[in-house]
Amino acid sequence: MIPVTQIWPQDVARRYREKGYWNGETFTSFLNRRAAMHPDRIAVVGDGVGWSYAELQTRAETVAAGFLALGLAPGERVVVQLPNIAEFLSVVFGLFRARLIPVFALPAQRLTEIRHFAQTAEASAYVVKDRWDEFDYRHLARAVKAEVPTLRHVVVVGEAEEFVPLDGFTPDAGLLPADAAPCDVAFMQISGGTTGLSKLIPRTHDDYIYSFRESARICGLSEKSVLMVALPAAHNFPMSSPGFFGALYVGARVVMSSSPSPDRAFALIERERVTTTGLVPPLALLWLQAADTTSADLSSLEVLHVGGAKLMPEVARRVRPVLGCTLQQVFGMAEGLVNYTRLDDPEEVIVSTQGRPISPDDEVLVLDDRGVPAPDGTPGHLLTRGPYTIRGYHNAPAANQRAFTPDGFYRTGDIVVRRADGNLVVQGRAGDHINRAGEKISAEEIEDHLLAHDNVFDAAVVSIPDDYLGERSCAFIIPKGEKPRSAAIKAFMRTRGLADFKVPDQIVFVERFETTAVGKISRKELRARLRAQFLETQR
Ligand code: J2J
Repeated sequence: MIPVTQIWPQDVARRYREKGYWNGETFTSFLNRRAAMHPDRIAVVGDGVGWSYAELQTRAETVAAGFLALGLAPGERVVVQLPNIAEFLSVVFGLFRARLIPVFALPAQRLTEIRHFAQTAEASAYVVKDRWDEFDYRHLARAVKAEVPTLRHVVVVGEAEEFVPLDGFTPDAGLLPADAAPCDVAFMQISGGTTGLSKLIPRTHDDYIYSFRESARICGLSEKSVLMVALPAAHNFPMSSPGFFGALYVGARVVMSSSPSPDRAFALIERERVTTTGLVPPLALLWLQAADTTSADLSSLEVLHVGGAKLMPEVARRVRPVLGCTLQQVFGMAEGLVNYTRLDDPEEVIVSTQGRPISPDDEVLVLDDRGVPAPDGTPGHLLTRGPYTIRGYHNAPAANQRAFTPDGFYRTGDIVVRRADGNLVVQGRAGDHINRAGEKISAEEIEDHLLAHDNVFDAAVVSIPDDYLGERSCAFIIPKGEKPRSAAIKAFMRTRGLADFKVPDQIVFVERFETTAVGKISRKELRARLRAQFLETQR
């Protein structure tokens, strides 16, 4: 088993400690501190449950003991695929307590994706909910277990069938190991997969706690805050910007919403007096529309975070008048760097920029195509390094060569403008992925699946601007033999074990891909041309 590590150069790590960014806390130590300070305060509200901080701590310890009793040892990896339920928290804090390393998968992901994460992480266990959104995760777990030899246990929240039920775990303090070291990797996040398959992002206690502790401060969270998780909890954004971890860190209350739809979310805002929540731009649009006619009382809402994809200024401007709260734009990434507009920024900054970094030690470079710093006000490639930006993906030497410079900067793939006031404005990106309502889809990964179809000779996948989603995916396909129907291609993609959001939204059949006189162009250039030609025909 390859150990999971994340290493900053020694002198850099020392500086981050000296400056107090990395303060020696771990997930377990901060939860225990909170539970000791105010045991009876409610930590998390889910469907029909409300657990106090003391109860969350006790449940986490029981979960930890349960996994250790199954024979797992500190350092082993556990794929966690849970929806927005209270158990999300008891499971992850339990895994942290046992020094097991969660790998966070989204509820939408399917066999091909989960198998890839489990194999890359050499996972020993997999945690699922029995059923959710009309999908039976135990079927998926059977298929994953059959194909991943390292996977020894499946733990189920709910009806476990032949697997291990989470609620069968029993406390056993004698099994609990010493706490992790703050520099240990606490968990792995999954990258948006800009080129090909997703990579695993190892985050340490030190770096991640710093990012959400500062986020909580910048976002004005206090112990009186009530933060609702409306986006899938496994995403980095609802987890840490400022996220449920940020809320728990300050002793606030977390409300798990089973869906981000206005119906569900508005009812929860009213019932729980929610003060803060986060959305991707298409959902923000939907909420703004629904708020006009809702009878729900949204007056408790103080701050709305919007991020994951570009929020248009016209939409941004409507947040305060319609929802009666302050908009805070968030431009972040699971690899690290997070930018916020500040709550007291002028209106112009809040609506038209994506804010500035969390830390004075976030180093941000904006470089032109030659690698020369671009002057403020002109677009360039965003590179970054800092106290909570990773230095490398787990066990991915080739990807690391591409994604990081020799001196440790992460190439974000985003094209940004830095204004003279330091705020960043996202312009687009250099890489070939589709940002579909905040879900990142790799063109390469989808093309690869399309090519597996008998009647597909070649395929190129591009992003097309979309009024609602921001971007939708469009697959250009050169048929082989009999031309298939679009519906058949989509149905085929659904059999490939992928999250539904990866099925192309639109399919265009073409006879051939135009090539240059020389006859060869790169995939990247091909996608760019197809996209441009397509947009031309739409005008
Ligand atoms: C434009 N593009 C944005 C924004 C992210 C907080 C918020 C979001 C994420 C996230 C996150 C954007 N405007 N406001 O992890 O902690 C695009 C960029 C970026 C990529 C990262 C967080 N906010 N993006 O979305 O890892 O292209 O993280 O590089 O999923 O989303 O995607 P992801």
